[in-house]
Amino acid sequence: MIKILPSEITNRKDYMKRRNFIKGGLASMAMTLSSGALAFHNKDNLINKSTLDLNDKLNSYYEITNYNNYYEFGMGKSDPATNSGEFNPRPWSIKIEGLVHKPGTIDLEHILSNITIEDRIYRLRCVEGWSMVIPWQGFSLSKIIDIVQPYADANYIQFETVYRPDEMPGQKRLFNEFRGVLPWPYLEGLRMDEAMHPLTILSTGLYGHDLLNQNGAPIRLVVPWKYGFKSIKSIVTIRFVAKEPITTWSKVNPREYGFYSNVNPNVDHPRWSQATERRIGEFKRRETLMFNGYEDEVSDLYKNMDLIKYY
Ligand SMILES: Nc1nc2c(c(=O)[nH]1)N[C@H]1C(S)=C(S)[C@@H](COP(=O)(O)O)O[C@H]1N2
Ligand SMILES: [Mo]
Repeated sequence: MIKILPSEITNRKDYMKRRNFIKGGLASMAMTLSSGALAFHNKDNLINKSTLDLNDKLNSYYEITNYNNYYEFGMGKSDPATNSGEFNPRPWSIKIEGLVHKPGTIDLEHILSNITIEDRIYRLRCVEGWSMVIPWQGFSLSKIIDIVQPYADANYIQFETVYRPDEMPGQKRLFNEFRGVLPWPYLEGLRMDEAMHPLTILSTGLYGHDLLNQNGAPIRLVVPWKYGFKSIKSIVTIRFVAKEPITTWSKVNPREYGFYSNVNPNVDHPRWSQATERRIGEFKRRETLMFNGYEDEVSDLYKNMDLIKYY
């Protein structure tokens, strides 16, 4: 069992207090946010202050939990909410594998009682052309990486979703669109500097509630400047590797889905434009922002890269 260092240990009581406040204050939060004071419950969180815009109104809890992509529960937008009732996300643990000094298993309960949970309001832009604004709770992935101490040659991280065909009906089904079964388990990956970036979080909740199954309970990745499919749900393995790892969508269709998949209005998907998006709840399309609006924070990660080649 991996121990979390004393430096990671924080005051659970403070978090619970804050959590209750968030729970109690949902209505006022939505109101305050829509009137423009985006960072009010988040004064200690400069990231949100600087990266959200006055036009970014939170999507409702209903929208965020009923319009989903989670193919393990089916391909329709309402399938994850409808078909995920059999999935039991507790107890949960995450395997840490590969090029690290401290491989092993981390219990989710252990993480939750030892790491400070923060609020992060992020835009989520799906590669299909829709988007939302979601108030996540979670913590920087870098905290886990620091604890498990990767070797110097761990240049990438691969993430794996749980494989439970008995609880996830989509894992049994044939998908004609892909001429066969989508290769399970769902895999994703990040370069180490992307994984260490402070905007990259592991999320355990949203709107002050534990994640529902359809959103990737009990713990999922959120990488706000990349297309939504990079934000892999219900993670059971975090694997440190030397070379760019296999990811589900680039394996299924490498021409359409690259490893990087940074939100980029100037690089179209082969079958549709990425210049605009539809914010769920709105009718008129809006312009898609470079790196989903997080350009100031993340463009340095890609400064010497051809973003057309590395899409
Ligand atoms: N394991 C897994 N993770 C996944 C997906 C999936 O099908 N399986 N869909 C991805 C896609 S395409 C998007 S847009 C986001 C959607 O997250 P949300 O449903 O919480 O909004 O989850 C991503 N993570
Ligand atoms: Mo997506």
